[in-house]
Amino acid sequence: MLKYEGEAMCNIIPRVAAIHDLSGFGRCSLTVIIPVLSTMGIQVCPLPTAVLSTHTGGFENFYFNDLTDEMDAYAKHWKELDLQFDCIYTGYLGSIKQVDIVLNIIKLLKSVEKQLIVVDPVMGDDGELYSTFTVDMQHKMRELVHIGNIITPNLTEAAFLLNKPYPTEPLDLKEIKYYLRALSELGPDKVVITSVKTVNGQHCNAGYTKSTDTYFIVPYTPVPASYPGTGDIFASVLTGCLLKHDTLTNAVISASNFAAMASAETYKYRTTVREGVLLETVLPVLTQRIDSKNFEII
Ligand code: PXL
Repeated sequence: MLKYEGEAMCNIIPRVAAIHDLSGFGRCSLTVIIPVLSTMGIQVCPLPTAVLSTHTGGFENFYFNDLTDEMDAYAKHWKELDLQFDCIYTGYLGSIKQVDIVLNIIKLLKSVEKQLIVVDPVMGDDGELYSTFTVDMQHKMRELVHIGNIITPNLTEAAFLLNKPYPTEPLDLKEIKYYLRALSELGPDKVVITSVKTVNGQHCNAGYTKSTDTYFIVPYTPVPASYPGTGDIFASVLTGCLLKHDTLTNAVISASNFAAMASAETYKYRTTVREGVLLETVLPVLTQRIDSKNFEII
């Protein structure tokens, strides 16, 4: 095998192995993850878990090609090439069997020191599982969460992971802290829960670092439409910021601001919700820093 000098040392451009599905229409998963991270100056190497004609939210009769049996060979070639990944970032999986496959791939591709493992435990939203998953996924996903350095569930996925009913009522700070801490006890040092409603009427994303025992919330202004793919956009901006050595708080602020701005821009045009956000109109913002001091330690 021909090896290039310096190949295994470090990547000039941070490199991410992105283990998600490719949905052709609807702006979610790899079709938003790649442009977001590329615009932030990060190389994305996709490892597709499934190929779909559209995402599963609001479309019927979509084409779904499950790539469970292809993923090992795909990753094996990357290993043979001795590719070094600064980050492994996982999201929507095509089958429950893929949890074990992804766990093995993460072991196989474990290399650079301080490799960041981001687990977005994509399973559902608004208290419901996505149509391709069963309750078994809720339990199995905990094994992947266990090995993440950082996890980014929405509140629905947080409840699923903790085997709790989805909280339909707003949460107080004590409850938010309980969720964050309980999720960190499953393994990860850093936990970010998105789409949380608080008792004082705020919408926020909440974060926790176990090693420093610090909690915070980042409020955002929602729009009256829930666009698919915003969770992927949020987690991708967060990952990009962390790879650029931002603090968790700054990374959550940037990701919250960008996702909220993308939704607000899109809502102006009243486009069909299932088409996702008009990412193309807001993407250039990611070439600049987008943080502000908008957070509260809780
Ligand atoms: O954005 C999450 C997601 C990813 N992939 C597929 C989906 C969804 C949400 O509906 O259907 C295929």
